[in-house]
Amino acid sequence: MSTSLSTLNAWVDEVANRTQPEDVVWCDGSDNEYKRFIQKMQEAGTLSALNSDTYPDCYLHLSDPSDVARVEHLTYVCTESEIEAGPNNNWMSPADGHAKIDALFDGAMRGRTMYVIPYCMGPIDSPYSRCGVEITDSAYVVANMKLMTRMGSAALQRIEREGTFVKGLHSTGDLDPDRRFIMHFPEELSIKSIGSGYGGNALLGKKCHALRIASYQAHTEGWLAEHMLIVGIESPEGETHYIACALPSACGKTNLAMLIPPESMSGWKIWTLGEDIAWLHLDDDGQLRAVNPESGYFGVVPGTNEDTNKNAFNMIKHDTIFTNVARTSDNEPWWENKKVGEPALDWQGRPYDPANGKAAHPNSRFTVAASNNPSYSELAEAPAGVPISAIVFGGRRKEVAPLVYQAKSWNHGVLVGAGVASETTSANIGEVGVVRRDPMAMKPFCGYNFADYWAHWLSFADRTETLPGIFHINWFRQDQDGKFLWPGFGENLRVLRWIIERCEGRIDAVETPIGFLPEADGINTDGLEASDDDMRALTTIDAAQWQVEMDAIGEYLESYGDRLPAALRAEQQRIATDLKAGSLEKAS
Ligand code: GTP
Ligand code: SPV
Ligand code: MN
Repeated sequence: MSTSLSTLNAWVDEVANRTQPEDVVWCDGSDNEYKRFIQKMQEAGTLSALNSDTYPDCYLHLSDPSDVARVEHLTYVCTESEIEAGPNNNWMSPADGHAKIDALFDGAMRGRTMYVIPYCMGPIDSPYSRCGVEITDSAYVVANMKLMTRMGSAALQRIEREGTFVKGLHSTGDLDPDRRFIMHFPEELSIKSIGSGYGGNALLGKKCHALRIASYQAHTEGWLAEHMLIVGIESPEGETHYIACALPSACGKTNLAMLIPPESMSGWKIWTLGEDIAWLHLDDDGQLRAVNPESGYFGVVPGTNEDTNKNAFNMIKHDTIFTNVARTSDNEPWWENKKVGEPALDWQGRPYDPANGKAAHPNSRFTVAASNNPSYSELAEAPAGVPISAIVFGGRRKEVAPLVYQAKSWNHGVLVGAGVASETTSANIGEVGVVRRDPMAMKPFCGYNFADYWAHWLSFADRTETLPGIFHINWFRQDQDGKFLWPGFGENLRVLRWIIERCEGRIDAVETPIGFLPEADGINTDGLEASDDDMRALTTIDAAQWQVEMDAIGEYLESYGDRLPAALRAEQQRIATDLKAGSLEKAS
């Protein structure tokens, strides 16, 4: 196979000339092709079959031990002007970026096969969807792209029709962290990634295209590419609201997107549209709509069990690729908090020894097609996407941030998003558990200057009268002994219900300077263990702590200098002043 599109042929030739592969294979995205790749990797020893009775068509890939997560310190946005990339990104000029990384690509595929993967992000017939072509020398990448994207012939046809596509070049290189870079050239719609075979570094349709390049395009074209899940919540009366929710990496998007209603809320149903990325557009009526550009999940494995998320637990029992989990003696996958089985071999293939640390890597992942999800919504295929009732931001905060609050206006909501802070997780190489600013959960993923991004968010208020409400959540408050105050998982539906009731104007709230908080009986706690004291801690704010927080947000925003939108500064100053004035609560 090749293509009628001369620009694509020319690029494939150019890459082959530079990287010198043994052969070039164009991928058609068929099920048979996937099976061939699985077979090939097993023969090469890069994939092994798991227990075929209990985990049919499930496989395990163990990565290089130095290649287990995203690498934000090696990720660059290469725009002509440095200020366009902003203080939120590492920057290199396009000329320097190409020179540096091209040198690493020289001859990088010698003795290897080069695969050409046409893919479509979003429903194949949606006007909102965007296509790309990834060139890679990794069979693991091809198999994962098959599960995660609409890949193959149909995508190629769309690319040939449209004539434009994002060029993504990837090689695992020699996996040396000193020769690893993830570079983005948004002005050229291209990506070059070398030296890692892992997830977001290597599956270029995901973070590199659908977030970094897409956010840059969305800025110029008037839409938003966000690190958000999309979930439909159907009430017992049969009414469904769709919510888009941004949480930083490994902070609960997948679990929230496929939540199982608690016993106390039987009759409610949850429909998953997306669990990592949302593309948001205003339609002709001024309604914000969301599509999920992906068609599969690359989700965190540890913590998944029958109690926390039975849907996820069952979803990954068949047709799943596991990366960096442990194995039991009967060759089932195993991870911390699975609650069944015992590890025999750890994620590096060594006999399990607690002295070596965890059995599964904390950032071990599953890859599955979205259609495996028992709560998968058919509307994930709808070309027009779904209407969004509420936008929710959140983070992982032991303290300060309450369980839930609502912004008072769109501009205030943008400040709430811009002020998100969260403890770092093992989704990135680096220290874990350190609170950092992660605006809109996009710190690692925004392809341009955050100041311009916030201005873009603010501009939506000028374009429509009917914007969704904006909220903030935190499932991770802890008591002094480190115990979570809130049960989380399925019980989070109680909070989503409050959010929906607020959107519908059906429930009162307590007005504070930081926004509207639930009244004492606002969140239904029937049957929960959470004590009255816990609930009070979760649903009230500490004025002194919030003064410090708001000052920290102000200081962070000011680090963006002159480009910081005045409206955002005004929101921050208004709240800081109100907090200092001391009038913490008034009923509303
Ligand atoms: P990325 O794929 O990295 O973008 O992450 P994600 O936001 O989809 O995170 P995910 O849902 O996979 O959750 C990551 C971790 O948070 C897992 O270990 C979960 O068990 C844990 N987690 C998710 N939801 C909750 C919750 O409501 N409460 C608590 N305590 N932990 C949760
Ligand atoms: C994240 O880190 O936010 C992920 C996993 O969703 S990865 O695809 O590796 O970026
Ligand atoms: Mn993510």
